Amino acid sequence: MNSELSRPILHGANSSPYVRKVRVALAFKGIEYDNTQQVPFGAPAEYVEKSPLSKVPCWEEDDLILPDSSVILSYLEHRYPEPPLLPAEPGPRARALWFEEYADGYMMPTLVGGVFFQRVVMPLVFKQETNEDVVHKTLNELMPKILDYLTQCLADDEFMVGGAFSIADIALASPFVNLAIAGEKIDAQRHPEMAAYIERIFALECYAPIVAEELPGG
Ligand SMILES: N[C@@H](CCC(=O)N[C@@H](CS)C(=O)NCC(=O)O)C(=O)O
Repeated sequence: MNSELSRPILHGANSSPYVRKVRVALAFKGIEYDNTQQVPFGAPAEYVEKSPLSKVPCWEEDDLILPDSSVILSYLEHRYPEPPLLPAEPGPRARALWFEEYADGYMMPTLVGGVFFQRVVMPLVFKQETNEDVVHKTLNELMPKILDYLTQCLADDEFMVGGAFSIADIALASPFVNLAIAGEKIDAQRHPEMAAYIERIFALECYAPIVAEELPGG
């Protein structure tokens, strides 16, 4: 990195599953950066100028401003290609991007919104009661279907796509940190492969410190 340029900044609270995606990718690639604990709700005007949807994360590297975790990961992959976070072959590469989309567009709103947001954000940030019906439906109806699907996709493999750690694993594991913060984890009796898979991803060098610092007592 050019020493005359300032260190990149990752804006966004660490508890966001989308911010976590970027943090794990940065750790995996060994990229140094500064981190602001920007919260999206009620963000100041200068943040909304950078991130017009007032969401986190947002990446700032000199005059380059990139809101959106998937856009940031795509940039990082091109800008810092080694070690890679996407398979080289077109098919597996597209599959990895599908899992990123499935995690971002469905799992995070469903699992994080239905459990972490209800149990942690609602009472602590918004001073409102948890909707236990939403939590119950998420844990007992929606999450098992997600885990059934992912179990089938994983089959007997170590990683979700192409035999190596990728953006797919980063994104798929991220919401399970929020579930753990909210006191929930995968039922290892019912979904043993997925329970083992998430544990395996959390134990990786790029993921383990991030998980440890976020979990109670970590
Ligand atoms: N597609 C975006 C989603 C980011 C997102 O929804 N972040 C949440 C925090 S976990 C947020 O900022 N929410 C504020 C809001 O929706 O107003 C990304 O991948 O970065």
